[in-house]
Amino acid sequence: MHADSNGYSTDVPRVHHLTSWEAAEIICRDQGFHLVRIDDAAENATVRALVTQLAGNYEFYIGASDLAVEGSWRWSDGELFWLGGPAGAPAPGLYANWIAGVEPNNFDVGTEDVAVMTNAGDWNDVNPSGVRPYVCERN
Ligand SMILES: [Ca+2]
Ligand SMILES: [Ca+2]
Repeated sequence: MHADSNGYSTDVPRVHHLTSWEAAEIICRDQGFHLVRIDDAAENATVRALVTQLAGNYEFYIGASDLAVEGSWRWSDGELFWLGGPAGAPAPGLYANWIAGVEPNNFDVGTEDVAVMTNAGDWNDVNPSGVRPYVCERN
């Protein structure tokens, strides 16, 4: 897997390849990466621009999930960064960019347990079985 100077996967097949959230995370981990963790607004913009440049204006998986405990959003490295639904709050000092006041709404009969970055750059929780592009980040 190729990475740019910021450590993000830049292989065109990675950002074009469509798979489920968990399969994407396994693919990243097998190569010493993980699904991308977004730590601030600058990184959010950088990763959004990278995908738009390489693949187009698609939504894509990032490394956030509440698969373990509903409403406890963790990065794929295990760190808790958000508690609650749309009216929840970030963990102290940590970044989140959910669609304001709307997400994460755990819609779709409560199956929305992983996050995508939308084509506008904000985040939505979605069903993890959907096939989408993804970005890995080097460990
Ligand atoms: Ca959920
Ligand atoms: Ca949602």
